[in-house]
Amino acid sequence: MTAVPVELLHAMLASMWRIRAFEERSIELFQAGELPGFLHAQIGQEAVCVGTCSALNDDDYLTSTHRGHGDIIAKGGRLDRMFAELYAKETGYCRGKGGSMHIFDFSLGILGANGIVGAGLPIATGAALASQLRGSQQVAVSFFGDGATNEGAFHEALNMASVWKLPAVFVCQNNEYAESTPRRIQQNIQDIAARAVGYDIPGVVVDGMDVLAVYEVVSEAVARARRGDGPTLVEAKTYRYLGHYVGDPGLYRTKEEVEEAMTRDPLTSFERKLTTAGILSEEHCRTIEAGVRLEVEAAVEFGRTSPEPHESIAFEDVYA
Ligand SMILES: Cc1ncc(C[n+]2csc(CCOP(=O)(O)OP(=O)(O)O)c2C)c(N)n1
Ligand SMILES: [Mg+2]
Repeated sequence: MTAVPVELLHAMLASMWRIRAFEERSIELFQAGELPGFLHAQIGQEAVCVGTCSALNDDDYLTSTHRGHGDIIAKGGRLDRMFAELYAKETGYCRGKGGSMHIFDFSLGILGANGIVGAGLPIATGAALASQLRGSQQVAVSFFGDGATNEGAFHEALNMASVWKLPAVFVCQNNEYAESTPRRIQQNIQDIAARAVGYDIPGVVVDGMDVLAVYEVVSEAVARARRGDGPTLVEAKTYRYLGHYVGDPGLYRTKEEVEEAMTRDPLTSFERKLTTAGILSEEHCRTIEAGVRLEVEAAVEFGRTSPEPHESIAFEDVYA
């Protein structure tokens, strides 16, 4: 921890709280009937989003998933435009036409959340190829779930990135479930990182509840990618506290299992580390949390009060 600048540690904590607060607030609004569509919350997985994105430059690329709010926030996504998108308003990232699963911000290298499981991996591979051809030193990171690693797109992307030594980092958010299917009945392997062997690239397991551990592992993978030594598969072992989607009754797992995971909460444990090391006081942590909650509230208000998109834009941005 001593090697990480204090300002970055503060920023990491704030970013993790920003994600938690964004998700908590969006769930409340969804349940109150204010937000249309679907929500897949990332609560519990904040350390993977923030540890990874803290190792990236602003112009590095990122692809995300259906469970992507935290990924986008960690890469610098604007909360006001995100809430506006959830409200399906004109000021949203997709002018209200994409919703939760299609948020992107090219100015931040965010090439898109994606409702198609596994679809972000080949996009990141393509971005990494473009970076290699331009010699621009940009790295492309792809987030995806454990279930996505059973998709052909995962294997094709890793193979191509490996053969061409592309500057890509593949970060699996292994939360042990694909919808209601536990990993033990969808995969025979202990560690998803083992799949890297098939492509002769490094495969690293990391504690996805520990933001500093994720930061360290991804920083190394990013450095390797920038040196021209090719991709890495990172498996971050994490857990989603809530259902697959907001409203999921969650009958496929026990209350005890969820409670056990919550004892390893990534925010609580990071705060404990920071306060024990004398880097932040408990009071300072609460100030950070309170500040972030105000920021989220302002973003909600922006979304709520923004205008509806005009019907004339319905056929814009459509391929025919
Ligand atoms: C190609 C494709 N197949 C199936 C689905 C339906 N689906 C949506 S999320 C999901 C589970 C994905 O699990 P995982 O990759 O572990 O991500 P998590 O939801 O756990 O974050 C499935 C099967 C889909 N959206 N796209
Ligand atoms: Mg999963």
